[in-house]
Amino acid sequence: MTPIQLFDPASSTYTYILFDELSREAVIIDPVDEQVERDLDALRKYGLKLIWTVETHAHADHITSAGQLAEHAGAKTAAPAGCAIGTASVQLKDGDILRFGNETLKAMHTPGHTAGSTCYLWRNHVFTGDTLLINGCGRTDFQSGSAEELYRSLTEILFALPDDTTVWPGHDYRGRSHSTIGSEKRSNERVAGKTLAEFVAIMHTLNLPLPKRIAEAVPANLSGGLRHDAGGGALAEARPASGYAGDVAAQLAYNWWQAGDAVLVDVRTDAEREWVGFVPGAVALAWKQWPGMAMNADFDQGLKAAVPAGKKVLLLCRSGVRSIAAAKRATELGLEAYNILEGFEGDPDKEAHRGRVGGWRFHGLPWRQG
Ligand SMILES: N[C@@H](CCC(=O)N[C@@H](CS)C(=O)NCC(=O)O)C(=O)O
Ligand SMILES: [Fe+2]
Repeated sequence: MTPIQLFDPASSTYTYILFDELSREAVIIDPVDEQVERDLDALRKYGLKLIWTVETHAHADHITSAGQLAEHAGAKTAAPAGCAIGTASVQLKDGDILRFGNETLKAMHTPGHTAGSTCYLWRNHVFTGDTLLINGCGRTDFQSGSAEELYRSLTEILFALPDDTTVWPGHDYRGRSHSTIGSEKRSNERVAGKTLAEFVAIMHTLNLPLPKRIAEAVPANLSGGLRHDAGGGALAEARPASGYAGDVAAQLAYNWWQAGDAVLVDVRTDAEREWVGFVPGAVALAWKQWPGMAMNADFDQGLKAAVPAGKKVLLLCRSGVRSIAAAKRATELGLEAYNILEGFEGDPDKEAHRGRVGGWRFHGLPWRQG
């Protein structure tokens, strides 16, 4: 079996899906936000359950879809411990193992392109991110990069793998898909046969332009790629909606909830709450409509049990999309149901908090508990 390799032409990024044939549990490495529908389609097509999203580093040229995949596919998120991706639920250190079905993925810390950059070994395949590219390597001139460290990571860690190990890079800018450790050891123009001093001299004279999206991508990737771009923050009253009682802004929802007029139901998944942050006091009832899932009887029963007669129900998700579906279902069940606009990201002061990990979350409540 070989990995599923997917390509994002805008950033020349490769994303990989690996899975266990029997259990269909899967891992995705370096998913790209613009490609989230493509990736969900691939999971559906192969009948896979996404267990992990994994990053090789905090990317400078594109935004990850890890946070979205936690939301839409129920995946847990993992990232290298040295990359400051504070929202990842698992912080991977050198030698750590992620399991999916009977398969394992092993983290190999390979600093150089960035200080936290990590490659992943699965069977005799290595996913090298931007540490080793085909006939190239990641640049070392930004994001805590170091040419000296990259030389050591390449020559002492990656080139110590068996020659027939397949190399799957994080990018290729010339249409090549994969290589082998043996071939890179023999003929990679930047590092093969070069001394440390020669390699450092090459890296220091590359003079590459900065990635076009670096200013936007790095901060977004430090919080799993979740961005704040829905609308409706300033509504003072509920706005009538079709199929449920209405849409409310976060502030009004919070007032109703605190006054005891409404029950607040958080429809995000457990993995996602862990990833993005909890809302203390909310009833947790996941709205699960993932690839291959039928209607969610647990949701119906939980909702009936949680909402006393005469009270409104407020549905909260991450961005205000699933909460609409959940509000419609709650209405079918006879409840007066409202969707919270912008969901967990409904920050009335969001311009001030944009890009700040652990900044404001649901009206001054602690953003992460437990
Ligand atoms: N031109 C690309 C950036 C390309 C780039 O700098 N890629 C990084 C990886 S994030 C790199 O290490 N490139 C190594 C190289 O091109 O040799 C963009 O604007 O996004
Ligand atoms: Fe990179």
